[in-house]
Amino acid sequence: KFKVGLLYSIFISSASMANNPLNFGSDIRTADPSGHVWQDGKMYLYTSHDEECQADFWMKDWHVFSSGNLVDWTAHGAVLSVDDLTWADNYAWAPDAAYKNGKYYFVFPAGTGHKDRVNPEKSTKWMGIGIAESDSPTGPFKDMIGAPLWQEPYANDPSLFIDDDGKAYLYVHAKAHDYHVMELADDMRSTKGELVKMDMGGYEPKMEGPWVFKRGEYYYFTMPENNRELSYYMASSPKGPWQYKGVFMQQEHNANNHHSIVEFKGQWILFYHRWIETPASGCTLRKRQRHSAAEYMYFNDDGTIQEVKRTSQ
Ligand code: FUB
Repeated sequence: KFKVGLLYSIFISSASMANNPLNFGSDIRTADPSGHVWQDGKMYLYTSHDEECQADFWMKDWHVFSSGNLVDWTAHGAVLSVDDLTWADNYAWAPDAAYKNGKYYFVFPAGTGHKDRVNPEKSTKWMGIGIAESDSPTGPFKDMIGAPLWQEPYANDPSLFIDDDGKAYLYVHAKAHDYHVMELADDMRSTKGELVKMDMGGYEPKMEGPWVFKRGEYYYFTMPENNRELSYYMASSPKGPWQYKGVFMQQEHNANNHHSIVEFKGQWILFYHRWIETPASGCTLRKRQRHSAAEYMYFNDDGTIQEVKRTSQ
């Protein structure tokens, strides 16, 4: 048994380091990778999509990629686009996915309007959180409600966590940029109770992309905090109260990072995105785009996370 485990980890170690940022065999640029291992044991990565020269994070669709070894990836194309929505036409930002009751669920932020950076009072930008459903992990996903599941002047970066007892928790970065949680009803189309601002143990983290996972007896709430270092909190319940534990990945390129954490064949993996120069294009708006990357993650005996360094190959 030990040998098999060791072989697996050697296989994964040499394999997933082969291309970082990840080579999806497709030339689209991806950001905000959300990794999940479903019933078939494969890794599925749900991402947003940076188009060449896109203006101010105007993003239009979400993609999914799958792999059995983290080296060879299959690009399954777009799983959903803002063109499929009745209530949004822009801001196809960081998505997440879940499996429950035999169905796959895709949660996403989307919106409309424009942000006026010079005169904020003239901004018309608005974002909400939607939820879509499919019988397949690779979609296509269909908007189940035809309206946002949650609507705020600003609601972004959903993380959908299904606990061992089947309860679904949706974490969002909303309302004055604080982190909130709500429980979803069993039909995954409505909420149970209110959106609750979480007790972060005296800290007031305000940034973006939360990611929640469970390892052993502990729940982990992770996010790009303050200057977008990846930081984490631990708790013994999915709603907290959370206890701050520190930074596990430093900032890079003075720009946003968005991550997910998932166990694959006994090895914990951190997915995140890096910024790269857009090659030889005449972009006047944005010359950089993002691309998904991955690193191994290790834990100490007390459950705390060891620092993760970026690798490039
Ligand atoms: O990709 C658009 C936005 O940038 C995401 O929603 C944030 O988390 C940041 O990565």
